[in-house]
Amino acid sequence: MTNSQFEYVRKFELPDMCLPNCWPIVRIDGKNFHKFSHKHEFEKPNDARALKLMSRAAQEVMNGMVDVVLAYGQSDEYSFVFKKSTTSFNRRASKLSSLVVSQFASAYVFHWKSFFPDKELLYPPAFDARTVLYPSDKNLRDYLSWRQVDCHINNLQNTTFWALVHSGLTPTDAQERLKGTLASDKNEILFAQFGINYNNLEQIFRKGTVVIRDKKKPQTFQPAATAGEAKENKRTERGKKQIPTPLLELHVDVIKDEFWKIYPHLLDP
Ligand code: DGT
Ligand code: MG
Ligand code: MG
Ligand code: MG
Ligand code: MG
Repeated sequence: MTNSQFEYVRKFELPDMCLPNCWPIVRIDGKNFHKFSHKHEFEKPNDARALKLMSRAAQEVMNGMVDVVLAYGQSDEYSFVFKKSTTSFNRRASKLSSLVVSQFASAYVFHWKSFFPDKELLYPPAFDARTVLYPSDKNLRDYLSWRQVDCHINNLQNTTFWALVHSGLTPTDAQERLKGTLASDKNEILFAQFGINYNNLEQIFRKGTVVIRDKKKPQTFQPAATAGEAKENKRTERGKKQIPTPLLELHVDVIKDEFWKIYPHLLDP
């Protein structure tokens, strides 16, 4: 069939292919979650249910997009690291970010009830997304370190702020008390005034969540009993069907070398 007179409009679409040899990272972030967390009465400073729902949605994204090698989340954000050599969706940045964010948002709503069984979802949340390219392994690691440091700084600030408020200070006074304080000062306030050792707080709050594929545990399962599935499985090797690598959810330091030494496959090109 010949092109229609309208076909030319396709030329208005600009190519947005991610540069080769770069790590594509898609970061999504909740739109106005200041309001969303308030309206849904999230616990302060951290609501474990909300964080776990975010991770559940992230895993839904990873199940659907096999080239995501790692995801890191904290607060209302999640970053998805694609394999450096991915050819998914011809590396089109807008395709990657729009597919990640739409899958994430629908999964967040879909799984809401499992994490907040007693709380009605009051309105449909939205998330923004962007694709950023990192040309070196160092840049990629520095990016993840940046997000994890952000998690730590915000958590220390928020934990101290809410401890002061819960002890009777007004939010304005608590803000004033924390003005110009260093991390060491906040640690001291928490310990001296509230007997809280910051380092003993839950890892999920201090480190965020990293989701990876557990390459150490490749899994297979026996063919299912139904006739159709048995026939299908006959075509796979030795009658066993490969299932996707299981996802591992961790709350660990991704800044130091140790993590990258345990899971070197994450940096495979
Ligand atoms: P944005 O991203 O520019 O549309 O605006 P926000 O309001 O989403 O700002 P952002 O992303 O910088 O900050 C995240 C907000 O979400 C922040 O106000 C705190 C809130 N939030 C995230 N996780 C929790 C939580 O576990 N508990 C509570 N109480 N609030 C949370
Ligand atoms: Mg946000
Ligand atoms: Mg913001
Ligand atoms: Mg945020
Ligand atoms: Mg289509």
